[in-house]
Amino acid sequence: MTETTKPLLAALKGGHPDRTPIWLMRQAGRYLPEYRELRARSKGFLDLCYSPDLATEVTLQPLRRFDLDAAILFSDILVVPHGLGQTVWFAEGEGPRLDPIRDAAGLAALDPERVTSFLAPVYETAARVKAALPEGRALIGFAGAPWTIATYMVEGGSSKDFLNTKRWAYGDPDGFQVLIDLIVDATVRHLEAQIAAGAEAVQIFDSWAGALDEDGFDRWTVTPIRSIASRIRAAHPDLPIIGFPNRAGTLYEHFVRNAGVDAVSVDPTWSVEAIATRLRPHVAVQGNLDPGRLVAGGPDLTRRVRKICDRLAPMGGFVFNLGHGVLPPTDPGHVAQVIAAVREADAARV
Ligand code: 1CP
Repeated sequence: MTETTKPLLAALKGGHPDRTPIWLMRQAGRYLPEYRELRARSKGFLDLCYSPDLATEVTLQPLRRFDLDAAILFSDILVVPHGLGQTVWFAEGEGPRLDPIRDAAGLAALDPERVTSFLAPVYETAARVKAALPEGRALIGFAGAPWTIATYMVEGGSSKDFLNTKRWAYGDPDGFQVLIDLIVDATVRHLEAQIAAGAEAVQIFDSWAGALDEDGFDRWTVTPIRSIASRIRAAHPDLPIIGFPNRAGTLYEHFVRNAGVDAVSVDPTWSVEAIATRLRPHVAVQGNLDPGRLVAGGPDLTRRVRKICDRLAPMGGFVFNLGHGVLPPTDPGHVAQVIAAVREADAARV
């Protein structure tokens, strides 16, 4: 099988592969007992990300269990601020923490030049995963989008209202632009290094895009992602680029026309009909099962998967995925149920 016939890569370019490709955001992680076991033996989450032996194993775990079409590199979006020189740590049970950056003095300490040498173990993991991938499966690299990365860098961790970041972005846009430009630069280097190591597609996660208003979304989500996508495309014209402007509502339509991506990952709030008529005419689409349905299981889970596949798969340019990441309480048996339902939908069409 040649590179271009891998079902995931064909679908992301708008094609009709033999089978509907499926992968799941956060397909490696805490819902898998084999992940929890390995994680308990590691010194910490970042240590796991920077240990090629362990990170390769964790990346491949979901593919050993399930008939998935892609592996996503096991890492985190916050390795980019870490690589830039910001202090980042994961407090046990509390999520990510960073020493916040709120002004020009904080920016002066960050250096995009050190990102790829600092993150060399991540690229080593990508190379090892690529060498071990089963036939027909693709390796996805990823990064956080500049807006989402900036929220973590400025707030110092997760946030509900992003007030420090919005005060800066809306109150002093030219100052905030310096931070965004720095992240764009670091992100291009980080994605390029993943591609050089073997990544065959990349996804840019804008998890907090839905927090911005129309003008903010254009300047801080669409424009920086377009600039990353155009720089990646200049060097790798055929490599699919997926954008994920999570929970951006009607602004998704602006995104698919202007962000310069090949495909869009769609959150669970979108109806299948609106995906088919408003998004799919512009880009390939990926999504959009509610991760909560994967927790609940039952016959409604299968029904929902069929509804998504029956409307979107015949159009081509469709990748089955969740609308956001797998949740830790998910029963792995429900993942197997979803994959079987996607395969049954394919079989019902021939
Ligand atoms: O304790 C643990 O084991 C850590 C849990 C964990 C895991 C498994 C974190 C901490 N990150 C990850 C891996 C991860 N993160 C992947 C790997 C591959 C896969 O999908 O299988 C990916 C792609 C991410 C991306 C990521 N990290 C995003 C974007 C996607 C999304 O879910 O919106 C975000 C926002 C993060 C930050 C982050 N890292 C970890 C947590 C718990 C969070 C979210 C914190 C928050 O809600 O603000």
